Amino acid sequence: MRTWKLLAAVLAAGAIILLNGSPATAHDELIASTPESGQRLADAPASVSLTFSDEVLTIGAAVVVVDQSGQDWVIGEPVITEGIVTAALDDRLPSDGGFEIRWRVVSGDGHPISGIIPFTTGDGEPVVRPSDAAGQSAGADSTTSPGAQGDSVLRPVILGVLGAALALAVFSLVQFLLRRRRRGAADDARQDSASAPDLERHSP
Ligand SMILES: [Cu+2]
Repeated sequence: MRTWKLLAAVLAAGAIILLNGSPATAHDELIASTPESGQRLADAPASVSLTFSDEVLTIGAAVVVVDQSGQDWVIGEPVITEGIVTAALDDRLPSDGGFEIRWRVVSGDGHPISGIIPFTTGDGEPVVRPSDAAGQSAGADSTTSPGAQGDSVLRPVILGVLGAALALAVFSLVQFLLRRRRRGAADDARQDSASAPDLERHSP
């Protein structure tokens, strides 16, 4: 009966791997954009593009380019070529305006990542959001960190919880198997003591 020991060892190894994490599962990051965050362009651009550190998934990508009124100037679906996501813009995009590129893509490791890149054209005023007007930092959506990845902060917490749950599962499994083993031994003993008088009774 060594199966449960092997199983427990495998689960414990899994828990250790989870707790330590693995650098191979890091998200992709936004490493460049056109226009850049805060850039003032002389003319209205025909498209915007985002460059990621690695290939992002072709599903789940969303890019909008909004003005102060919230109107989206992107036309069609974003085009993803390996790590570069490009969105075409309506040619009526104002040449004097403030805009925000709001993007979300699914990283190669399956995690969604998102950010906001503000830019202006001509003499346009930057987009002001209610949170900025109230003098509050936008937090994870901060315009100064387009690559902000809120869930990277939570990652160690999530892994810790998973590791604890796995450790508890291993402990419960071991307890269950030990109990079953003990009960099995007790059954054997009961069977022995039950059959002994039987033999005596039938013997002359
Ligand atoms: Cu990730």
